[in-house]
Amino acid sequence: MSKTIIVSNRLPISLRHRNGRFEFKPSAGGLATGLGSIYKEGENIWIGWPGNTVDDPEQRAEIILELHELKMAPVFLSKEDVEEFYEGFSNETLWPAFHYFTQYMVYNPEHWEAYVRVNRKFCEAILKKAGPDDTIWVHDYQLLLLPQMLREVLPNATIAFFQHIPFPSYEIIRMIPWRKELLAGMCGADLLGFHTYDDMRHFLSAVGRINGLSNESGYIQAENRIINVDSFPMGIDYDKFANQAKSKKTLQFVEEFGKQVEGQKLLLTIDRLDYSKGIPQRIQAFNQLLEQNKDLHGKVSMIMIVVPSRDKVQSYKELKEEIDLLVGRINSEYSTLNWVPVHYFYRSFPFEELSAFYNMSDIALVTPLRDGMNLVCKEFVASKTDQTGVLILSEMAGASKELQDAILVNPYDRQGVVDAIYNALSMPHEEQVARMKSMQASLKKYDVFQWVKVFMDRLDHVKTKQEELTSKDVDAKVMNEIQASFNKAKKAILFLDYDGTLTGFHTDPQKAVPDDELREIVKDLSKLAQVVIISGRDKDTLGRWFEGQNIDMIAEHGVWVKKKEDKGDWELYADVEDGWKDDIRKVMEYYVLRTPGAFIEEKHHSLVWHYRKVESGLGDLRMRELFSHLKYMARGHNLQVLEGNMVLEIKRPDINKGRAATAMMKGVEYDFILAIGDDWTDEDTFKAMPKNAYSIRVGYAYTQANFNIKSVKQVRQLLQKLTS
Ligand code: GDG
Repeated sequence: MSKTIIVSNRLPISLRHRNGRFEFKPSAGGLATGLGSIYKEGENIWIGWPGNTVDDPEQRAEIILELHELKMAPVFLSKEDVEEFYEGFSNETLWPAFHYFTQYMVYNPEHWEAYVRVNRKFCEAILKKAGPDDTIWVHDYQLLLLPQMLREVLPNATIAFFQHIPFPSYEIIRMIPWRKELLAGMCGADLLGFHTYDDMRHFLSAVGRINGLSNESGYIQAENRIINVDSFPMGIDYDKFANQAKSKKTLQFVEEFGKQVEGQKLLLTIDRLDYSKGIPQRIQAFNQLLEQNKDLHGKVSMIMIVVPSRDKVQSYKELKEEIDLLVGRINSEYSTLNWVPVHYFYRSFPFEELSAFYNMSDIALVTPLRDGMNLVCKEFVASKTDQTGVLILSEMAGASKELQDAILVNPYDRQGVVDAIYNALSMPHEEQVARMKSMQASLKKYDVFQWVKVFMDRLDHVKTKQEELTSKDVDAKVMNEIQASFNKAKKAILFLDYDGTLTGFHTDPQKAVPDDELREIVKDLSKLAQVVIISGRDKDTLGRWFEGQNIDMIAEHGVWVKKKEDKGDWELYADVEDGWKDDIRKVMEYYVLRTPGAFIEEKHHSLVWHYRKVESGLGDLRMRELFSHLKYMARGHNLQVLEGNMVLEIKRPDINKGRAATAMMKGVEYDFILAIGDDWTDEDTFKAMPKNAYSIRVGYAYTQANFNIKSVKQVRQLLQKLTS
């Protein structure tokens, strides 16, 4: 039976050293709750670091046993690993980069080496537990290399990845010296999830530009499989927060705490200590509110919980000092004997007390400068059981995409935040209820259990899609079958596309000349069968490249044909009416002038706009513009506009490779037919093939062909096999 393995840097427990013994404290975080529904079932397991260094082998053995009972397995990290991998590369390079704090980024090759080393450690720990068909769900930025490391050993495993923090724009990613390796590491997964659409779009753009992997609607075409990238906004355990807020224990705390701040409106802020959370900026906004509104003195207080985190990292130490200073300043300036503006706690609270803070506060001020999602704002909304209260939320938090009924603010706009607090303080009761109700309905529906379900369903869907493609793969068995059929045949014909099929792409199309190996393959094949090179290329290039070979050629998608018996003469297969070209060329030229690197290729029956050499992104944009421009003109001239591999082609619809291939076979009885091609122009060939033909598409795109083959290399292997 296959099982599911959850992997995250930290296990959902904390390991504490007390009185010479280790103790486990379960973590009550949202992720632990959401994934609890998975890892506690059957043979499933959670693998991660228990959060403390343990060097003694006996103690390690004891911990392994105890964690086994809890359905967890530890990855032990050395002190050096923690310093270089966790505090170093993860928290001093990736964390600031991914939150757009490039000024804090550390570029240390030793940290990078530790990152690779620890990802490998995780990989080895997983391999001890994982079977070839298991599902492995990797979490977050500390383990970006892990999916690919696992894929190399377990090619058929189901591997998913979820990123909890933002994924920044390509402009930031490209600053990281190891960006290519990081992205390739992530692409070992079958499904990659992010909190928001922007995160996924940034990832797709980076992987396209840096690793050359293009995508269509979130499906990346990797060498031998498709990878899906999608957005899955994470929810919370809604009922847990809603029920806790009504519980006796929490209500007791509400009463007790309430006495200390009687008669005051309460603003609540809760964060881990982190520069991404905008804590100093928030205190400054509160200070400005008090400066501008003397009438609020004594009537509003801020409860500020800062949970200690990463306090060994220098930038966090400095942040802590800055917060201490700002709180000290505001309190010393405004406090009276019976009013303290900021109640500041640098520690964490038990769940019941946290719930009391949510319940009793009038306003939650959640103003991170950047946040992947932010669960605090969702927990506040779920805890407002009487549906009063106002959420002020930063536009820079992933949650702002969902919680449109919050007061949304730009955390860098101090006066904007001040005004938002002022408006929240005076918001009419009915408006508070209306906003709260709508946010609660949405959070209840998309809770953390729903998040897990949607993610897992999507993973199933991707695997099914992949299987549909791989079941058509030309593997060793299919190769043997094709070879056997070819060997038996008395009259065989092979339609072979050129670019992307017999040879790879080149930035300069004229440089994709056939190499010696290819010439040899074609020569050997032509002794055994009728070989037809069927290409979109112009007849002169094709004729020159295959001069002297005993083969047939179809050029320009079927406009020209040259039969081997016709020694040197090209024959027009389709009469060409090209009165339309002047109008279209003018438009294309206009787009060439606006797009450095673009050029026009003229063929007898078509005009092609090439953008392979254009700055990536710009090429796509211009191609889309040109496409919509040409679409209307094409109708008037009865032409067809087609998108190809970095080209846009406009041509007569009745001229295509399929028609030419059919004409070529007319009147002859073939007992072996093979057609191989790599793009949409070859789909016409595949469609035109009789039922008994072998048709093969290079790459793993959806196709009319009956098989897919991985790459040019495999195509050549297959053809060599036919001649052996
Ligand atoms: C990362 C991403 C993304 C806080 N104080 C106490 C306490 N907490 C709990 C809250 C909440 C959690 O900590 C904080 O979660 P956030 O989502 O706000 O922030 P990160 O820790 O930075 O989390 C973030 C998240 O991953 C999930 O994908 O949303 O963007 O940065 O659950 O309740 N819990 C208790 N006492 C406290 O004093 N018990």
